[in-house]
Amino acid sequence: MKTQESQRASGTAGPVTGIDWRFLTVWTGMGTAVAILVFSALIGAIIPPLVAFALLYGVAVWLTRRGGRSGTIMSAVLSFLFIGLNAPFIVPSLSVPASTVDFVMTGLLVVLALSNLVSAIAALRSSSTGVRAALMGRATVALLLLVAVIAVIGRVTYDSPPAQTGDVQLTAQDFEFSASTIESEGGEVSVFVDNKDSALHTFTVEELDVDLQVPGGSTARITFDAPAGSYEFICVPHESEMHGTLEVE
Ligand SMILES: [Cu+2]
Repeated sequence: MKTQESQRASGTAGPVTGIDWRFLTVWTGMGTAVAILVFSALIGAIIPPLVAFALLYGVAVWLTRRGGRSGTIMSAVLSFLFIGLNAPFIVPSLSVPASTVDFVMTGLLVVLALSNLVSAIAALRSSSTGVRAALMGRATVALLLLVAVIAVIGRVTYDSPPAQTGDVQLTAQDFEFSASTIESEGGEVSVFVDNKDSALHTFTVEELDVDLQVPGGSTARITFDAPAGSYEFICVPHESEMHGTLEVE
């Protein structure tokens, strides 16, 4: 059994490319771990479950390189959980390409984790030749480049609007809003948000169907109708730290 597996580890490489599923599992697993750590550094916040994933990916890579099935099984399970647990954050981040850090890092992580999942499952089944693994490797690189291209287009086409007279002004910095209570006259309310963080923030008032996306390092502005009353505003991805009250007179 052991010999068979060592043979499988080294003997299934394609004749031309030298890429097999195990090789892809190792590289995409390492890529995911590194991307998680870079992401944490860029947004300046340590999110313990994410760091735990990075460490576990490190273990999976080490086990995969040693041979045997435990590393590839662990990789498949990790990537499945990683994508599943992060699904609520993936869609909002990918919908705002102008928020460069969130978009690029989420895009890279999704591509790498999906590729890792496919490669690990294929390595476990080990029925395929190196040709398919090489194709998957190329597809992974192409998707990573696509993420970068969309991010550049999203960034250069986004115009940060200036604040206008009469705007209620808010700053988002270090995952906090600059005010916990903001006030406005009734009728038309205009809110201007300056996002000093590199992470995507939103100004959202669910009761009024207001959902303003403010890309990292950018500003955004929204005008909406609000009858007199008191409303809660939140940043959707960071609701527990970022929330406040909008008082409309
Ligand atoms: Cu936020």
